Amino acid sequence: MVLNNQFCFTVIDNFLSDYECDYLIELAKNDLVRSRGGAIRSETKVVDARTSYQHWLKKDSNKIVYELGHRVAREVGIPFTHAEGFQVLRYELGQEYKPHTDAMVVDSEARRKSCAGWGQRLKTALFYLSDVEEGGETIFPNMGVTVPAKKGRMLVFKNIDEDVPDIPMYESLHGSLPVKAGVKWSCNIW
Ligand code: PD2
Ligand code: ZN
Repeated sequence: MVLNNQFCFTVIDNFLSDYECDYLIELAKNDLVRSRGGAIRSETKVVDARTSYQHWLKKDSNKIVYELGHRVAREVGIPFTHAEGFQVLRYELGQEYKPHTDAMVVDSEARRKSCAGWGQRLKTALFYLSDVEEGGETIFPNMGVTVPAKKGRMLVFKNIDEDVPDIPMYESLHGSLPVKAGVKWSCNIW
């Protein structure tokens, strides 16, 4: 779906098989740590706005993850070499990620340096690894859009307009609503 000239937003159901979803959870579940907030590595800290637990998987950590990374890169249209690892996330009752942007406002020398090294997060691919009994939807408050979590579903959206690379797109503001019942597992790659 193209919502205006620049912002792109795509939902593909069953992009991941049940096996892939369960496998990613299995790889992550024993090594979870509290998620942190912050635009660049030197700024991250535990914050109330983000209460999930998570584990980073290296994008070439094994054959299944590596091949999946390539499949995602083809679909998203960004070379696999530009991607970070897979971030697997678990949200239990009440846990959430308040609205934020995945790309950063480049407004300091540290951020400019990080951008020159790691690059901006041009697009986000977000996967739901489980269904959720209630809650856990992804919201885009500036667009009035809500995407329910559904096992195997992939959501791809643009964070940056190439003409304005230092500022996240207005439409890309998004968050994960609190889980009201059950557990939510998701995963993303930038
Ligand atoms: O897990 C999610 O639904 C979610 C939503 C928004 C994750 C992130 N952002 C993220 O990790 O950036
Ligand atoms: Zn996000």
